[in-house]
Amino acid sequence: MTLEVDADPYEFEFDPEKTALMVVDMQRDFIEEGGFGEYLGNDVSRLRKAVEPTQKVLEAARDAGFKIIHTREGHRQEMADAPPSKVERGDLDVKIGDEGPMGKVLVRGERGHDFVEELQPEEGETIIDKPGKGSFYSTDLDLVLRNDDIENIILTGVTTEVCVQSTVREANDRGYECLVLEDCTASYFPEFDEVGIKMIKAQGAIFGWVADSDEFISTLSDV
Ligand code: TIU
Repeated sequence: MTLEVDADPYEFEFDPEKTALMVVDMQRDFIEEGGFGEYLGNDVSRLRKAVEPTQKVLEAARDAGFKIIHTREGHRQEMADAPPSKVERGDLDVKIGDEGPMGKVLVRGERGHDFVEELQPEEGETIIDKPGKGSFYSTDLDLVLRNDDIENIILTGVTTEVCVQSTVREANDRGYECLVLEDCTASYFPEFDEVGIKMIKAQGAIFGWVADSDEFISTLSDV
């Protein structure tokens, strides 16, 4: 079955059986106060706008039987996979690996590293723990997708210009067709959100397509 979403710069076609929904880094450390995003000096409330639409997409994708993948950015407890260049960057008061109100910042197993309450994975969904911005770098994401014959990825998550864009670029280089749902992404910088989305769909979908979540959900009524 081939479905078609009314997307930019033109229709995005996909077979639901060969399509995964990815939710990128919807973690407390980025979205809630007292986490990495705030230690970077950001107004974390700006990311909240993506939570509710992503919840709706997640529910619709679950009902339609999509493969669902959640990613989390973070490091091992002993920090062996955290490059010093990343840890030292920005000269923060509380750095990656230091203790904050939600446990060690951006460290696996800590409260801040986990998903926000509204977007917790369900049993059987795949969680990819990644040390970098892109979801393919130093993870088995490509293997997970290929084992399931996935060709298309629907992307949601934060932040638009950092982990979402990095993931779209990595996916595009590996031959996956990506559709980014723009109301399901967010940035600490509204102008980066806007331009980040424009960059993806420019030049005839140089990295991928863009649509809003209602357009995507409305196509699923045929599944
Ligand atoms: N997930 C993700 O985007 N990681 C970041 O560090 N983003 C920032 O915008 N800082």
